[in-house]
Amino acid sequence: MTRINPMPRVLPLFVLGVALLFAPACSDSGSGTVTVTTWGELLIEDGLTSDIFPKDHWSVKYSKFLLVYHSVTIADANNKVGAQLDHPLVFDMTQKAQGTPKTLGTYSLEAEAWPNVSYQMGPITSDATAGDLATADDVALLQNDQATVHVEGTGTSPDGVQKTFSWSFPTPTFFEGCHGEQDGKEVDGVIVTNGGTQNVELTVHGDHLFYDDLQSEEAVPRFQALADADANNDGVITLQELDQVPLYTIPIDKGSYGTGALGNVNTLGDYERTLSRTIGHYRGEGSCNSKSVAQ
Ligand SMILES: [Ca+2]
Repeated sequence: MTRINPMPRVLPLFVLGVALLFAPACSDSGSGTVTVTTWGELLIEDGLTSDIFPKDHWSVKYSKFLLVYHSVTIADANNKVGAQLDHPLVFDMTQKAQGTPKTLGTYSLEAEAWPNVSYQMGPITSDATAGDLATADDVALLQNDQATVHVEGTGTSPDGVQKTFSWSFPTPTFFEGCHGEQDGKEVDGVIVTNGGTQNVELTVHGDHLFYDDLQSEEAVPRFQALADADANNDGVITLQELDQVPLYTIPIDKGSYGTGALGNVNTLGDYERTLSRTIGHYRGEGSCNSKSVAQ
């Protein structure tokens, strides 16, 4: 799983950068096309079946999975920007694109290596608009909650007990140094070939919101501890209820809920807020380094 890197807060200098939609495609090497898309995989579109939760066999169906992308940037080895998203776009990752990827932008880039791909989830700002298949209501919901990520859904136990959740996570995250597979090889960023077309997918991993450890390779999705946090037993798990559950009170048979080297993660509420910052990936199983963003 992706680790949140507990780096000191960094100034988002890239936000101040010049937003170039298209680089001049005038080099001798020609140019190619890069389409930047996003996908939450079938886990978010169709739901997380009980086999995704190997220990407690809950299942989860998302009804909403909103997020806002910001400053998606493709740069070369000298950090020359070839393409950059010119304003924030909101997506609902539960919306099925029916074979057509949800697209952030299509760019013409010089045929060369573009190893520095980065993007930011959040913050929501007044200039954000609805991306493919999202609605003005989705944008308004994030703006109203000042949320970077907002998820709604229902967990179902093996016995048919159901718990719903509706959580807004405010903290933006900067993902940089993205690398993933291209034509069977591990590539930093993206390699553009003359006349070629590359799909750069910002992949969202919906199972990561339920991982039972922040840094262990053995982490698996679980739901029972979250369900148990529904203190007033009204069937709705609120973030405020999660805030009332210290991690040390969770029985080991319901998950280790280890925090590794991370400080300030003391309750299930802290835990979910941290996990919400690990969902950003790259070209499927590829990954990026994540950092905090100065606000
Ligand atoms: Ca409740």
